[in-house]
Amino acid sequence: MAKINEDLYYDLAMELVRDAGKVLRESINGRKTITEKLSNWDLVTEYDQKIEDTIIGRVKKEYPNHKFIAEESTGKNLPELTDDPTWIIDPIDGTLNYVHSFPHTCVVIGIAVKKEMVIGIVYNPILEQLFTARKGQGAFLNGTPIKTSKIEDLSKALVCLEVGFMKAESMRELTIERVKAVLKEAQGIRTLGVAALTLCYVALGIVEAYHIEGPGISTWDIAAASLIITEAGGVVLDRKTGERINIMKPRAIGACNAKIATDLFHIIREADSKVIENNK
Ligand code: LIP
Repeated sequence: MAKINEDLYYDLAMELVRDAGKVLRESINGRKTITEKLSNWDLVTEYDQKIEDTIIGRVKKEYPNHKFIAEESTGKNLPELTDDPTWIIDPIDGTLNYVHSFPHTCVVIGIAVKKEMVIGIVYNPILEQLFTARKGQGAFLNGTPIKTSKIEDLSKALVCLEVGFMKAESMRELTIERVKAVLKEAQGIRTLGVAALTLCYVALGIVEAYHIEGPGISTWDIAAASLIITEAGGVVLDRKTGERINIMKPRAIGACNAKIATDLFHIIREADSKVIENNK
């Protein structure tokens, strides 16, 4: 059967993600030049830049008209998402983990066509976990189909969120209140410092939900893995509206099902109202 465009994009993305994974794997335990972005908890290394430049360079050579939304080159203001094929790239997600050789770190490539995610790839080359999804074709870990957890009761759920955002003054109170509220209702919480991979853990069924929103979090952290979750049978909501996620508004609740997503949505909303009320 002749390959359609998206097959070709997928093949190229897989090749690029594997090459990038090799760079990440070979550099994780070595010397790196570390630069602070927002603060000392938001870092970039020369390898983030090198991987991103290589991916973009190779795609541009093959598809000069394709667009990019990528962590190290997009800047603070997200471009408009158009109908053109758009490569959404995080060259190293979990850079702080990578700097510490903490093995939860990954390369992320997502592709949107006509404003819809059609391809999502998240690769952790340290633990050899390659998460893949194509729209309508299911989600996979190293080629084996994956499904989200069937748990519907939040008291039996393991929920991830990012306590690291307490480092940002603007997020401190909100994060503390959210952590308190979620911990009260869930069976346990975990915090891994790597958005795309944690969303994939929801897809894999080893975590029931993940809330992600904070300084520096953007489209490249959530777009590819959102497709992986939905293809694995889960849901991804906009944390603010409770509607299906808009990848250009990166504030997400990824969950194994609608019940857990909605419960978490209400808990976080209530925690936020408490903080707003206290600050009046
Ligand atoms: C990271 C996110 C993580 C968050 C970090 C950081 P980066 O992305 O994946 O969830 O806690 O502060 O934003 O910057 O390593 O690509």
